[in-house]
Amino acid sequence: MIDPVGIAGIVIGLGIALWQNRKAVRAEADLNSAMDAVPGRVADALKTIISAGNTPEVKAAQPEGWPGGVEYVDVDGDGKKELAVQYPAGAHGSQLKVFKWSHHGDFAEIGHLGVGTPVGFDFGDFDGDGKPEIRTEETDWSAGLPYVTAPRMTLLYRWNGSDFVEVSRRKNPEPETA
Ligand SMILES: [Ca+2]
Repeated sequence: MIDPVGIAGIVIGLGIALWQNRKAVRAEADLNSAMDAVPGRVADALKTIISAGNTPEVKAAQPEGWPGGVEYVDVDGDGKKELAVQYPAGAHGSQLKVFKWSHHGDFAEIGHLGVGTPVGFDFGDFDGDGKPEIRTEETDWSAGLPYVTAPRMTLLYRWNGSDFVEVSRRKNPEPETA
Protein backbone atom coordinates (compact mmCIF):
# COMPACT_ATOMS: atom_id res chain seq x y z
CA MET A 1 0.00 0.00 0.00
CA ILE A 2 1.26 3.45 -0.94
CA ASP A 3 1.73 5.81 1.96
CA PRO A 4 1.11 9.34 0.63
CA VAL A 5 2.54 10.92 3.77
CA GLY A 6 5.69 8.82 3.46
CA ILE A 7 6.12 9.75 -0.23
CA ALA A 8 5.55 13.42 0.57
CA GLY A 9 8.22 13.11 3.25
CA ILE A 10 10.72 11.66 0.76
CA VAL A 11 9.95 14.38 -1.83
CA ILE A 12 10.31 17.14 0.76
CA GLY A 13 13.49 15.52 2.05
CA LEU A 14 14.95 15.37 -1.46
CA GLY A 15 13.95 18.99 -2.05
CA ILE A 16 15.68 20.11 1.12
CA ALA A 17 18.79 18.08 0.26
CA LEU A 18 18.94 19.63 -3.25
CA TRP A 19 18.43 23.12 -1.84
CA GLN A 20 21.15 22.58 0.77
CA ASN A 21 23.48 21.20 -1.89
CA ARG A 22 22.89 24.27 -4.11
CA LYS A 23 23.48 26.51 -1.12
CA ALA A 24 26.75 24.66 -0.39
CA VAL A 25 27.87 24.93 -4.03
CA ARG A 26 27.12 28.65 -4.01
CA ALA A 27 28.92 29.11 -0.69
CA GLU A 28 31.96 27.27 -2.04
CA ALA A 29 31.98 29.44 -5.18
CA ASP A 30 31.74 32.57 -2.98
CA LEU A 31 34.59 31.31 -0.81
CA ASN A 32 36.76 30.49 -3.85
CA SER A 33 36.23 33.92 -5.37
CA ALA A 34 36.97 35.56 -1.99
CA MET A 35 40.12 33.43 -1.70
CA ASP A 36 41.16 34.43 -5.24
CA ALA A 37 40.90 38.09 -4.24
CA VAL A 38 43.19 37.66 -1.22
CA PRO A 39 46.62 37.61 -2.93
CA GLY A 40 45.73 40.65 -5.05
CA ARG A 41 44.90 42.58 -1.88
CA VAL A 42 48.11 41.33 -0.25
CA ALA A 43 50.12 42.49 -3.29
CA ASP A 44 48.42 45.92 -3.25
CA ALA A 45 49.08 46.28 0.46
CA LEU A 46 52.75 45.32 0.10
CA LYS A 47 53.13 47.65 -2.86
CA THR A 48 51.75 50.52 -0.79
CA ILE A 49 54.02 49.67 2.12
CA ILE A 50 57.24 49.55 0.10
CA SER A 51 56.54 52.46 -2.24
CA ALA A 52 54.92 54.94 0.13
CA GLY A 53 56.40 57.30 2.64
CA ASN A 54 59.49 58.54 0.85
CA THR A 55 60.44 60.92 3.64
CA PRO A 56 63.88 61.65 5.13
CA GLU A 57 63.04 59.13 7.89
CA VAL A 58 61.42 56.44 5.74
CA LYS A 59 62.91 55.68 2.36
CA ALA A 60 60.81 53.87 -0.26
CA ALA A 61 62.34 50.52 -1.15
CA GLN A 62 62.23 51.10 -4.87
CA PRO A 63 64.80 53.26 -6.60
CA GLU A 64 63.57 55.57 -9.38
CA GLY A 65 62.52 53.53 -12.42
CA TRP A 66 62.20 50.20 -10.61
CA PRO A 67 59.20 48.60 -12.33
CA GLY A 68 57.53 47.44 -9.13
CA GLY A 69 58.66 45.32 -6.19
CA VAL A 70 55.42 43.37 -5.87
CA GLU A 71 52.94 42.66 -8.63
CA TYR A 72 49.97 40.31 -9.05
CA VAL A 73 50.01 39.39 -12.75
CA ASP A 74 49.65 36.35 -15.00
CA VAL A 75 53.30 35.43 -15.53
CA ASP A 76 52.96 31.87 -16.88
CA GLY A 77 50.02 32.46 -19.24
CA ASP A 78 47.50 30.08 -17.63
CA GLY A 79 44.93 32.84 -17.17
CA LYS A 80 45.46 33.02 -13.41
CA LYS A 81 47.60 35.58 -11.67
CA GLU A 82 50.82 34.91 -9.79
CA LEU A 83 52.56 36.95 -7.14
CA ALA A 84 55.79 38.33 -8.63
CA VAL A 85 58.26 39.68 -6.08
CA GLN A 86 61.47 41.37 -7.18
CA TYR A 87 64.22 43.04 -5.27
CA PRO A 88 67.76 44.37 -5.68
CA ALA A 89 70.44 41.79 -4.91
CA GLY A 90 74.20 42.02 -4.66
CA ALA A 91 76.15 45.09 -5.80
CA HIS A 92 73.84 45.92 -8.73
CA GLY A 93 71.77 42.84 -9.50
CA SER A 94 68.03 42.06 -9.51
CA GLN A 95 66.20 38.95 -8.36
CA LEU A 96 62.66 37.80 -9.16
CA LYS A 97 60.57 35.15 -7.46
CA VAL A 98 57.18 33.99 -8.79
CA PHE A 99 54.62 32.38 -6.49
CA LYS A 100 51.39 30.57 -7.30
CA TRP A 101 48.41 30.99 -4.97
CA SER A 102 46.48 27.90 -3.89
CA HIS A 103 43.02 27.68 -2.39
CA HIS A 104 44.66 26.00 0.59
CA GLY A 105 45.69 29.54 1.46
CA ASP A 106 49.38 29.61 0.71
CA PHE A 107 51.88 30.63 -1.95
CA ALA A 108 54.28 28.15 -3.57
CA GLU A 109 57.31 29.35 -5.52
CA ILE A 110 57.17 28.15 -9.14
CA GLY A 111 60.36 29.79 -10.38
CA HIS A 112 62.92 32.54 -10.03
CA LEU A 113 65.30 34.60 -12.14
CA GLY A 114 68.38 36.64 -11.37
CA VAL A 115 70.37 39.12 -13.47
CA GLY A 116 73.43 41.26 -12.86
CA THR A 117 71.78 44.58 -13.72
CA PRO A 118 69.61 46.81 -11.52
CA VAL A 119 66.77 47.34 -14.02
CA GLY A 120 64.51 44.64 -12.57
CA PHE A 121 61.79 42.75 -14.44
CA ASP A 122 58.76 43.80 -16.52
CA PHE A 123 55.77 41.61 -17.37
CA GLY A 124 53.80 41.67 -20.61
CA ASP A 125 53.59 40.47 -24.21
CA PHE A 126 56.70 42.20 -25.53
CA ASP A 127 57.13 40.28 -28.80
CA GLY A 128 53.43 40.34 -29.75
CA ASP A 129 52.90 36.57 -29.82
CA GLY A 130 49.97 36.70 -27.39
CA LYS A 131 51.88 35.06 -24.54
CA PRO A 132 53.28 36.79 -21.48
CA GLU A 133 57.01 37.30 -21.19
CA ILE A 134 59.34 38.55 -18.51
CA ARG A 135 61.65 41.30 -19.77
CA THR A 136 64.97 42.17 -18.15
CA GLU A 137 68.51 43.24 -19.05
CA GLU A 138 71.90 41.61 -18.77
CA THR A 139 75.40 42.94 -19.36
CA ASP A 140 76.94 42.31 -22.78
CA TRP A 141 80.52 41.30 -21.99
CA SER A 142 81.38 40.60 -25.66
CA ALA A 143 82.70 44.15 -26.12
CA GLY A 144 85.36 43.46 -23.45
CA LEU A 145 84.36 46.61 -21.57
CA PRO A 146 84.10 47.01 -17.78
CA TYR A 147 80.65 46.78 -16.14
CA VAL A 148 79.96 50.51 -16.02
CA THR A 149 80.51 51.15 -19.74
CA ALA A 150 79.63 47.69 -21.13
CA PRO A 151 76.54 47.67 -23.36
CA ARG A 152 73.36 45.94 -22.19
CA MET A 153 71.19 43.28 -23.79
CA THR A 154 67.42 42.91 -23.44
CA LEU A 155 66.34 39.39 -22.49
CA LEU A 156 62.87 37.84 -22.72
CA TYR A 157 61.91 34.82 -20.64
CA ARG A 158 58.79 32.67 -20.91
CA TRP A 159 57.22 29.87 -18.82
CA ASN A 160 57.71 26.50 -20.56
CA GLY A 161 55.45 24.51 -18.24
CA SER A 162 58.02 23.90 -15.54
CA ASP A 163 60.50 26.78 -15.65
CA PHE A 164 61.17 30.28 -16.98
CA VAL A 165 63.45 29.92 -20.01
CA GLU A 166 65.17 32.54 -22.18
CA VAL A 167 63.38 32.98 -25.51
CA SER A 168 65.26 35.96 -26.94
CA ARG A 169 68.31 38.12 -26.35
CA ARG A 170 69.17 41.22 -28.33
CA LYS A 171 71.65 44.04 -28.00
CA ASN A 172 70.20 47.31 -26.81
CA PRO A 173 70.51 50.23 -29.23
CA GLU A 174 73.55 52.45 -28.65
CA PRO A 175 72.64 55.43 -26.49
CA GLU A 176 72.45 58.71 -28.40
CA THR A 177 75.61 60.78 -28.00
CA ALA A 178 75.13 64.52 -27.72
CA1 LIG B 1 49.36 32.45 -14.39
